[in-house]
Amino acid sequence: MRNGGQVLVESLMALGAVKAFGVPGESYLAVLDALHDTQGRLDFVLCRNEGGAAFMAAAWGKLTGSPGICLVTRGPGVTNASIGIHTAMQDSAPMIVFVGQVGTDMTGREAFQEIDYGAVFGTMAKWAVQIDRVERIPEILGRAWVTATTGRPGPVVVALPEDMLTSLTDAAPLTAPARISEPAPTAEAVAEALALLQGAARPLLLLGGCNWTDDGRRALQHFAEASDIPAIVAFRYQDRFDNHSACYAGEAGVGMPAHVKALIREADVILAINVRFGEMTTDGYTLLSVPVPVQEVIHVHGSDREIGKIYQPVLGIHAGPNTFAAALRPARGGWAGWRAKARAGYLASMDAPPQPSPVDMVAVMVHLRRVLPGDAILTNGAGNFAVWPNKFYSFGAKARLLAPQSGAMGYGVPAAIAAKVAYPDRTVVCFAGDGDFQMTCQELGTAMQAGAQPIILILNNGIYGTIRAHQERNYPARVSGTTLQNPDFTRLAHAYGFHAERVESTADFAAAFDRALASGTGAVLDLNISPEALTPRQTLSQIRAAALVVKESP
Ligand SMILES: Cc1ncc(C[n+]2csc(CCOP(=O)(O)OP(=O)(O)O)c2C)c(N)n1
Ligand SMILES: [Mg+2]
Repeated sequence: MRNGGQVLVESLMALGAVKAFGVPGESYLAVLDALHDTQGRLDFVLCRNEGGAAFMAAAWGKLTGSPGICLVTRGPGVTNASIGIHTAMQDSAPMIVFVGQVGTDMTGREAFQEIDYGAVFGTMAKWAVQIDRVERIPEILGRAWVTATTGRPGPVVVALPEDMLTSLTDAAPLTAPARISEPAPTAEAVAEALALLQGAARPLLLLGGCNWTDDGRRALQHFAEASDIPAIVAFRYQDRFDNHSACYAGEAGVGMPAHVKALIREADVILAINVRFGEMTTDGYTLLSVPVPVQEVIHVHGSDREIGKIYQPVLGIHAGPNTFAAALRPARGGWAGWRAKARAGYLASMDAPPQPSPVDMVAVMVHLRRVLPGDAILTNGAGNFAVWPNKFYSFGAKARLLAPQSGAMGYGVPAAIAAKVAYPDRTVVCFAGDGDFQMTCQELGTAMQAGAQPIILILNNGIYGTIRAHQERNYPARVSGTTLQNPDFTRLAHAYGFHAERVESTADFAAAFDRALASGTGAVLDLNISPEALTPRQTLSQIRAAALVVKESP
């Protein structure tokens, strides 16, 4: 006989879970106790806030394709974790959040820390469920794993009533994950897609989402290169297509470059693979008209619920990205000129004028593009600073980007820690704003304890720059609620055992970054960024001046 905690933990290990991120609670002591028996084979990465834990699990899912496991307590624990659940949903990243629940003898009374999980997370997560009977753990856990990983991957919330976890059962734990083959396109659907492309004057590939394999990405790149079709990626999925390829043309994301907007507008056939059509990818649903775009859209997705959700495609294909990519055969339509123009637009977008800032991020990115290894993992949260890793880095075939489609501040630090937990030997660089960093900087303690210390660059401009930019555009010269008074970040980082330096000027960056790479403790570099350098091509003063002119003109 086993108790619920034991059945759960043994099943998780059989499914392939090796790490869990969480904060303990008295509501799930039986799970903690079962973890004790695994002797680290299912390693509990102890976090400082459930928001950080959930971000780590979400990032783990995005990075590895295996569900990130998050363990949190009821009420206050899971409400803290909700930011990571929302982020995993918007990112289409596989994740399972296990959360304690009051005993089944008192549900519905608003007992201590009670939450109705179905009501609260029913729309935020892909699925929310409560396991009321111990013998049903294998069944419901198996379904949670399949739900999190297939179709459009996403987060599942599983509530564990306290008495259920301590009940005994002779139910057998799961012994292996279900093997599920990716939905494949029919030969007719592939032929029709190729015929549509063949007839195009200006075809375009748009890619995104999780669930890609290396083989699938290689097959797609081969198809694009052999066909001379330019490829762009959805918001914050820059690492899904080798940026060094002559077909890569940029990101359809926030602050979309003019050449990417033009590509989407001018394309006559768009082959969208594994893409959720979000607001950022469509520039607020303006580049493609709802519900029937002028461009002919071929939408390939592993979930039939994504096809036709917003845009009526000229052809929808319910297939996974890898089986679809493997089925493609080069098309030839004389698109070399169109492809070259797209690539030239991308390459030109990587240049920006020198920044009016003691540390110039244009120079920093030139340096990082030169020195970072090909398999580096970059992470970021939300803020204007994110433009640097998102628009000024070249993600080769092996590089990864962990950045939230939800635009959640605070994601970058925990995501970098999760990346270090997953790949201790890879170089992981987190880009954080000064506001962004302070959302989750307590997780430096998690990093220290887990021995998972990344390099963190704080782009410290003393403001909530993004909001200040919006403020200046809409209410010029009326600063309100956007100026930060910051602590000494180097002393904070030292307290957590990190190597830390303030970088006062551009000339100091290269040597400081060398020391950061060499330090075995992880490093925090506090970069002196001027608030004037608010965007790569427009200063704070220019934004204000332009808005004042508009305001004063009759
Ligand atoms: C959790 C969360 N809270 C608030 C926001 C709104 N928001 C977006 S960017 C931003 C400011 C970011 O400031 P900072 O990290 O210093 O970066 P900067 O824009 O100055 O480069 C805020 C408050 C958000 N996206 N996420
Ligand atoms: Mg800032």
